[in-house]
Amino acid sequence: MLFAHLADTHLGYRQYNLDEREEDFYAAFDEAVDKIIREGCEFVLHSGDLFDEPRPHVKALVRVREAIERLTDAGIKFYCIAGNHDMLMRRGAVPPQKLYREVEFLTPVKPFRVQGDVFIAGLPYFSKIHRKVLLEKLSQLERKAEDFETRVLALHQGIKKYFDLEYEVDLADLPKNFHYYALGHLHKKIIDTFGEGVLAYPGSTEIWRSDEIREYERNGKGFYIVDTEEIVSESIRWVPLERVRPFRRIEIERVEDISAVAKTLGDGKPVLRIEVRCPSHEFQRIYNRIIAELGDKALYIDVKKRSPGEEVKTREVRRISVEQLIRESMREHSSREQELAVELFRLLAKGEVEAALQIAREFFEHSYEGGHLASDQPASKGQLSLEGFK
Ligand SMILES: [Mn+2]
Repeated sequence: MLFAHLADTHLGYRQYNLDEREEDFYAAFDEAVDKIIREGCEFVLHSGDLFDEPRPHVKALVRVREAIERLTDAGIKFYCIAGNHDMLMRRGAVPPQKLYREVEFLTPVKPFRVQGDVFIAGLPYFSKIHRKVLLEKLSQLERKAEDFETRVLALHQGIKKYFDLEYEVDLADLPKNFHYYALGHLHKKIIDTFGEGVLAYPGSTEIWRSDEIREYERNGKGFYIVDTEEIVSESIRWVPLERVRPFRRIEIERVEDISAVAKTLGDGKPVLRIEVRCPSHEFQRIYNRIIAELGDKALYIDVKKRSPGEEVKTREVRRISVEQLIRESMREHSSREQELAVELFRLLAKGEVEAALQIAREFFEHSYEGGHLASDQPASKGQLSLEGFK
């Protein structure tokens, strides 16, 4: 039996606030659906971040409905989990996947289905604070999976081995008896072996952030097709997507460089990220020529100025994230308290005040209830925030 594994489609995302970029994300998804139908897959497993936001706009909801209808007409089931972008971290929140009757939405309350002899399990994104709950759920799935011939597990998590800066779990936390670990969250193509099986991240289907450009130049964007009869790395098929908008990184030092670049641009209307390396007084002239010569040939041009003096300065700056700073300044505190602070920072930076309050409330309820420390509390307490997944 063939199935498709895709992830991080981020539908509804509107990069640079452009209609075209919103459409590009739908187009990549539609192309994937076309290919999934053509290849004769029996089901799709989407590993989270189907939508870019937990409250997607109606257009994104409709485009997904159309895709689901096409799959359903072809007799293809759609299984999915919620990624961190698909859900509000709030008591009683309902992820948008719940809107579609035909969608098999895997949740902590109903984390698996069986199709033929394939056990298809999945859990939504869990933040580091809820790691214990995730581990408990995973060990339940590990036991349940034993009864089935072929076992597939979908998760939307950063794993330390592949995601050094921001991860929630270690590889060793995963159950070892699955044949295919369908991961999402990391926007990068990765295929590895783990336990008895294969672990894979297909990455995002479009360029969601500019730091994905290098990875896109190397591997393109796409998804995997897996044959349940033979799950080994060599037989997992990578299906590239052709309709991905080209991105190009370009360096320009002189006005003459611009027409050389113009000649290399075809009809594809790429997004250009141009770094202009010139003395400050020449920048405006070069910038004007870039707009005049390349403006019609590109969808969007992002121009950055690098003057020789400034360059040295940026090289000296130590690159550190706010999250690292929070952790460093809280070295005296427990790792759980550090995680709370980081999580609060992330939510408040997005204006998610209610969700932040919720997390803070849960943290203190769990920490001090009955005079026990959090580690003495049963892990099931952490499920409070996952009530929406019924
Ligand atoms: Mn994502």
